[in-house]
Amino acid sequence: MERYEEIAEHVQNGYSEKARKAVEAALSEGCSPERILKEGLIAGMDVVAAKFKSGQMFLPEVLAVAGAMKAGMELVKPLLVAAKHQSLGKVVLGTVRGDMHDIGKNLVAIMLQGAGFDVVDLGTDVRVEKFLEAVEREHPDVVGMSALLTTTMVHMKTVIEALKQRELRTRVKVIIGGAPISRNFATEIGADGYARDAATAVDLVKELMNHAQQQ
Ligand code: B1M
Repeated sequence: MERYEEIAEHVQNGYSEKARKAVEAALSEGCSPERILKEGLIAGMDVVAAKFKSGQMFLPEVLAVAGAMKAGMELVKPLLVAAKHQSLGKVVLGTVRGDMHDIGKNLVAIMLQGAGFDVVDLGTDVRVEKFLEAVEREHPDVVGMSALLTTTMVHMKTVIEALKQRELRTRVKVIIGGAPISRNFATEIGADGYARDAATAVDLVKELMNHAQQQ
């Protein structure tokens, strides 16, 4: 079996230790961290997402899967996050209130850091006040919000409204993402952009920052 498939299979089975060892082996054999992430870790998670949706997998198993995914991500993260001397800008990131999903948000953070941005990760279940405090404290160029639940995506609008009320909205660009999010939703709530995946999020942040500099 190819290494990437092996990693994907350990993620699907929720075997953290085996996933970690397979990633270590892949790296020592010279496999690229990008392919390990995409064809191993994310490929495994994609299968799980489909099984969870169709009722073939249940919450405790998915929790174990998340653990295996994280164990693998910890090893590839430092390799994807190249040490850049000059920062391209600062992004405050968080998963919105009531939402504990952080795998996608963490990937966005890794990709942004890899591209040369400073990332302030506020974690999961981030309340409006915490986003506002971070904007006042960190002076980011961009605020990024992630939501995976249809019940929590509504909090994105609350954050945008609160930024307006606190007169902070014009200071930052706001981008959003996550499985239930769409471009239409972003427009509807007044975000500056939507990204369907982590790589697109990097392009979007670059585009928004270029646009802001030209103004
Ligand atoms: Co949850 N869960 N979950 N879950 N879970 C979903 C989201 C769900 C779609 C599963 C399903 O099909 N039914 C469903 C939501 C249904 C809905 O709202 N319509 C669901 C549910 C219902 C729940 C619970 C309510 C279950 C329960 O308790 N009964 C519960 C909620 C807990 C809570 O948050 N309060 C719950 C819990 C969990 C676990 C804890 C077990 C675990 C999360 C572990 C963790 O994150 N640490 C989990 C998981 C793993 C999933 C699925 C299977 C996979 C999510 C994932 O990590 N995908 C998910 C099924 C699915 O998404 N189809 C599901 C891999 C990841 C790389 O992709 O997160 O989409 P994703 O991120 C992508 C893009 O979306 C984008 O880029 C990322 C990388 O390319 N992106 C951004 C994400 N954020 C972005 C931000 C950006 C830009 C792009 O800019 C800022």
